[in-house]
Amino acid sequence: MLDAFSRAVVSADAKTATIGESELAALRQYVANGNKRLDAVNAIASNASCIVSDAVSGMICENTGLIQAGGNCYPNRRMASCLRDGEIVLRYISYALLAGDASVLDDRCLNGLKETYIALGVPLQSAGRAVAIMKASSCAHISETNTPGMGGTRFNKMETIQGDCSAVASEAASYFDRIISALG
Ligand SMILES: CCC1=C(C)/C(=C/C2=NC(=C\c3[nH]c(/C=C4\NC(=O)[C@H](C)[C@H]4CC)c(C)c3CCC(=O)O)/C(CCC(=O)O)=C2C)NC1=O
Repeated sequence: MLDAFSRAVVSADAKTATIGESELAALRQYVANGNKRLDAVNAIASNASCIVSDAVSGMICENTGLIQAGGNCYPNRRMASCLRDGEIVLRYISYALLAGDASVLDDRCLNGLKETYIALGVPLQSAGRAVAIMKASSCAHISETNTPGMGGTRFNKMETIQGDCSAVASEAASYFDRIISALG
């Protein structure tokens, strides 16, 4: 498992080079934006159960066969596994976002996941849809663009200092996309 710093060391070592100007500039950026990153991780972590349950119910609303006999979220045991997987995926995304590197997500969560899902008959397209909904709501929480209309009674706005979170939000989006393509 790597983070932004160890990644810079490993890549420089692979080239038998010293840490270059551009790597240092990128790390300086990582440090300078550290608080934004922590706020973004907090936005995901403190809304995790809401983000997951919303995504799984949205996925089911669009495809109600999932909770009927023969569907992969039927019976309750499978529904519980599905919700648990949503929590797992979101947790690894929060780790990757904290580290500024996707390797923890790749090595500990995505490695072999598609094969496991195929073996168990978990529908990959539905799983990808749930991840896509988690992406939308997580990025809204990070950017504070979530609305009471979408949040309903559980509406929760993060109270962070206003600023430009577009870079950290798009980095988070890239980790969700990574999962969707790993299941594709
Ligand atoms: C550390 C990382 C890690 C991951 C990622 C992980 C995933 C994972 N999900 C599983 C099952 C499962 N995953 C789902 C998920 C779903 N079904 C659907 O229809 C939806 C599309 C989707 C939810 C969004 C279901 C229903 C099962 C149980 C399948 C079964 O037992 O028939 C299993 C099989 C073992 C078990 O049931 O616990 C694994 C290993 N386990 C891990 O330890």
